Amino acid sequence: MEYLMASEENERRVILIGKTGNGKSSTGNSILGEKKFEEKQSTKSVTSGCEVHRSIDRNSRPRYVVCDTPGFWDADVNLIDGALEVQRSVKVCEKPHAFILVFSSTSRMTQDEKYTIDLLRIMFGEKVFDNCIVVFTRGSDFKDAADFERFWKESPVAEALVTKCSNRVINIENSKDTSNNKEGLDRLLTMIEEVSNGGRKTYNYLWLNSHTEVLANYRKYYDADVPIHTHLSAIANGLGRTLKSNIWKNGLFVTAAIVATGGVGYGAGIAGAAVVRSIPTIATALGTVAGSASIGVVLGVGKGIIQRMKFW
Ligand SMILES: Nc1nc2c(ncn2[C@@H]2O[C@H](COP(=O)(O)OP(=O)(O)OP(=O)(O)O)[C@@H](O)[C@H]2O)c(=O)[nH]1
Ligand SMILES: [Mg+2]
Repeated sequence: MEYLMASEENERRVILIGKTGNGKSSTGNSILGEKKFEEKQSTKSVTSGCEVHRSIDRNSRPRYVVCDTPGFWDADVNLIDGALEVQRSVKVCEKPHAFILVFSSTSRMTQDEKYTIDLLRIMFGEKVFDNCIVVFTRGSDFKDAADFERFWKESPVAEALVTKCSNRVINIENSKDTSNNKEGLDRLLTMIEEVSNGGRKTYNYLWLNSHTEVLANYRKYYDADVPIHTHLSAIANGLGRTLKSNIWKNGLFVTAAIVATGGVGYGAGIAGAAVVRSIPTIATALGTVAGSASIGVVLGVGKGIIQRMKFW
């Protein structure tokens, strides 16, 4: 028993999250020190469900339990089903010490990736950011820390995410052919210690089941032709109605950005009236979000319909 408790104290549970092909499974293998997860170059998601592996005991290091998740933002996967599966990670790997948000240094962030903050919040609640680390794979080409910082600060999406994660960001190199791969891994393991306060601070969120329920209930409204932003707004609104205001108090991050930049041209647009009318929750969500942010007019682009809509 004593042994079990001691080994549990020395365990670090880590969840990998990110777009297909960004290097989640490879990062998981680097942490484990052996190739347990399948990794390969593919435009389709290689990892299709949550998968957990443990590292072998090494005296000098904690034991790692790593949960790999299927890729996000994959056009072939229903966003809601994908989110529910990624959310399941905290059920198969309870009380994680770190969520590692995996990006690649060599591929540009997609339009959809700007919703990462909102989707994380929708899946796991605001608390998730206390245990998040942003990791860029294929990170061997940066000259030094300043070069890497210049790189991620070039992307407003990355910068916002890093800020949200209290500036926890690193680059690693998973390729064994590269000489400096150990350095990046050491930085990552050190950061896992820091974010979890030496294993004492884990993600433990009491309202997770409400998030699952809201997501699952929303499934029937999902339509791949409707912009992601519309869906996220509707789900956020559903959470607002389900959870107390001190638990779910934020509007969507990207919505705030739309307001700040004057509304139009931020990428996604908002669903046209016909689509909105067919999904009552979406209509309410837009009403709430737009109303509270005092947007005058929102330009709607959905299913080929372009029109101006007034929400209050
Ligand atoms: N050179 C280099 N290649 C990498 C690195 N990380 C991942 N790769 C390669 O990128 C490809 C995709 O990596 P995976 O780890 O399978 O990506 P994933 O995020 O798990 O992808 P899905 O399971 O499809 O969501 C593989 O061919 C990896 O070998 C890295 O740091 N450097
Ligand atoms: Mg994978």
